[in-house]
Amino acid sequence: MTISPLQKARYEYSPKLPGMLRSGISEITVKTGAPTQSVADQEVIAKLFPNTYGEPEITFEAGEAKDVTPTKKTVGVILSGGQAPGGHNVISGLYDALKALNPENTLIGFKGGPSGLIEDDFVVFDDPFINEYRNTGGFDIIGSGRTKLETEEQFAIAAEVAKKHGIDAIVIIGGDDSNTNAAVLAEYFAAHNTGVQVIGAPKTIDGDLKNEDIETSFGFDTATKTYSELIGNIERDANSAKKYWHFIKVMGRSASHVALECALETQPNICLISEEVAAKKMSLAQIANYIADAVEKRAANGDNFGVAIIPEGVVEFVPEFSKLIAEINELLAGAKADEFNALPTWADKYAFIEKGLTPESMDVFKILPTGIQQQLFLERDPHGNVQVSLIESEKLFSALVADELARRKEAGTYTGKFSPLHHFFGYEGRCAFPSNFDADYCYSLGYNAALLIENGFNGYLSKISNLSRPAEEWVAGGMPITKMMNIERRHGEDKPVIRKALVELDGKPFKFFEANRDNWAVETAYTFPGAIQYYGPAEVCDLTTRTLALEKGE
Ligand code: FBP
Repeated sequence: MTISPLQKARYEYSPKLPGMLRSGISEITVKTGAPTQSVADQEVIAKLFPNTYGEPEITFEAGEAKDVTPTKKTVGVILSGGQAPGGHNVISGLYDALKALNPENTLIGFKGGPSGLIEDDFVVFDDPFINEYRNTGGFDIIGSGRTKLETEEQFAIAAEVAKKHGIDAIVIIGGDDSNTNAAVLAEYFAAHNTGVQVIGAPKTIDGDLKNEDIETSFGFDTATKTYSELIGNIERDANSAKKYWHFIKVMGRSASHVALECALETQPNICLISEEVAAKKMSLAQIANYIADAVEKRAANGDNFGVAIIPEGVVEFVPEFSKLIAEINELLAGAKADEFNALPTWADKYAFIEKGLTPESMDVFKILPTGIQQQLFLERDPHGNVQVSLIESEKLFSALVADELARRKEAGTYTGKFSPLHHFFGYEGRCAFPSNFDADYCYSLGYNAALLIENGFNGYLSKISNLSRPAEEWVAGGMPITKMMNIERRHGEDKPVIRKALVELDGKPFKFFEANRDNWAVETAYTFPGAIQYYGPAEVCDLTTRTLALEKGE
């Protein structure tokens, strides 16, 4: 395999551990905190998790060295969901700690996500294998997948596979859903006396697995730095050529943390925040007007260019649009989809749609560009629903803004030029070489997971906190996953789930953005973060996100 000079150099990088994990591994001891309660719905959740609920938070600290070698263990690891930079380091940290505890410990990786466990498809790691993936991006070490581990039948198979290999613990690296399922699996294993422990690690570039215990999910730092570099480059191009408005959609299926962080890093003219759109019940026309106002004001200064960041999930937060989507899902439910698909022309289909939608939804549908209208009827998910993430919202908003500007031109209030260009940044950031922050954080999460296993914990999330400070001051420990749960309605049923963290409109990152955005909209106040730096002074290389710094008041 040919490797790049950077990859070679990154193999040699030693990730920084929290100070308390730097002493010999046999000296690390557990400090037990108070018993925990779930964030809401305590009684119901306690009943659902009788064996794993209410356990205490724990932290690690340096203590007396123990001179007995811990008993030999076999641990399985799974990567679950979308790729996020740093996954390889969670695995290498886990591997190194297991080997440091007992060189005969074995780490096996289940391939292709949670389905690898059910299908008993795995690899056994050794030094040469792990060494090829240290400090690299991607999940290709074992692959990932979106199969959910949630049924009793799957759990029973998982228990059998674990028994077959003599597995003592399984580490699940995933987002809010995967860690919710990790907690349910942990409870199942405990209830059935399997002796198998389950430990989670908080992953997702979306940044929405975050709460009073988990300061950030891994991958958010690197992904947002990668997008911000590209957005900064585009801003500089825009300010050089002075002829295009760039509409840039960034990933983030539900929450707008990625968009907000990129805005804080690059100070674009516009950044939509889905949570604000929902709170203000904004219509498509209001959003288009808001952007058109900035275009018009900048044009009055002779600046016929700009940059607008659009979060991936925004359309779902526009009330009239989500109503339209719900009606379309209804319109095409069951056999009606075949009837619709058999219609020969778009005009026939349009007539079918017009007949089926309420007049209000039809009014919304009518203002959409034809391309977007057709996208709403193309791709369906396995449940038969419109896949909102496939809607090119960057094109939708630029088209609506163009229409609005045409109206203003006719009215004689706007005389500028508007040439939009479109971009979507998502996959570009999910497998980047992890920043030093993510490399260190992930390695620590994995190392810490091994210590949680060694100390017999089950249903815990590997927790590293105090992350806005240098790694030396980070705090390592674990939190019962049930502590982060509440009951939510999902697919018509009440379910215990980890609450997804949306952007808080009274939180410091949004408040900072809000206080500055009117100025950024009209002035050209761009900032250029540049590429992620892996070597050099700590104030350049170890910087975390603006979101985390603002949240921590730094
Ligand atoms: P996770 O929630 O699994 O971490 O994935 C997040 C994400 O990157 C979203 O930002 C994006 O909408 C989605 O994955 C894309 O998924 P896919 O890789 O299946 O296209």
